Amino acid sequence: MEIFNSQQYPVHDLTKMYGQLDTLKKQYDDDGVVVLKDFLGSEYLESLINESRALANQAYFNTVSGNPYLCESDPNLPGDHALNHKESTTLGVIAGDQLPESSVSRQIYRSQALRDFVASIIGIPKIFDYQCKLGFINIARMVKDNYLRWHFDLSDFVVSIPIQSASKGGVYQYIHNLKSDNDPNYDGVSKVLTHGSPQIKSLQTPPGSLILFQGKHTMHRVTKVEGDVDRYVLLLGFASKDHVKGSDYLRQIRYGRTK
Ligand SMILES: O=C(O)CCC(=O)C(=O)O
Ligand SMILES: [Fe+2]
Repeated sequence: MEIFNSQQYPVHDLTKMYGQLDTLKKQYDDDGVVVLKDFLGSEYLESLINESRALANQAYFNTVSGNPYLCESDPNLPGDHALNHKESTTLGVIAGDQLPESSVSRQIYRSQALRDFVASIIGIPKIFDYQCKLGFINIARMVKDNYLRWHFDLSDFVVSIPIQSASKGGVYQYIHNLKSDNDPNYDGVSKVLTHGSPQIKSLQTPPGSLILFQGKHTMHRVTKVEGDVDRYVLLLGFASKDHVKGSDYLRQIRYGRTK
């Protein structure tokens, strides 16, 4: 049994994916997201579900309010300015150091074939470890009434594998290119937060998919989980450069501890 569904995705021999890689690359650039369905071998997905359920009670739950840029608000600006919009996120996180050495999540994280594959789609030469023993892998757990607010990611890209969907709600929604490196687009963002937008898309994220997401310029959220089935997602903390560490401040918020 292989970790990845190599029949559909021969990640160990990228030459076999030649045409497919170009398509995926273009999709990533155009849409800001790529979903590769049935990426994980079915037995590995099952192990991942069991791993998540076994550790469910150890997830650290926290509620954090703030704006979509994940930075301080500005009292000198009007109340409806994008920096002063406030929403609350509540969810649970199982940190990397809570996942056993032999866990499937760690096996996935360490796979060089996966890293080379991801790097070739997002167009970077190499993928590095995120140097944080809490953040290098996470399993995010969302239970009934949990919500992940509209935000832009601080990292260049996010790689995730949905493990279990909620029975209702818990949907990933996004608008691509709502900001850029040069333009925070405060007016555009404020409009979406106040009035919604027909440009908001909902993403289908079946368990076992590989999702590559450009969350830096793509505003996204996870709608409120309804019903009693928890939502689990594996987040792989890959970095595009060496020595990326994160801060104690962010660790305290996300894991309730700094080490
Ligand atoms: O749970 C998800 O699917 C997305 C998580 C996310 O956006 C984040 O952790 O920044
Ligand atoms: Fe995000």
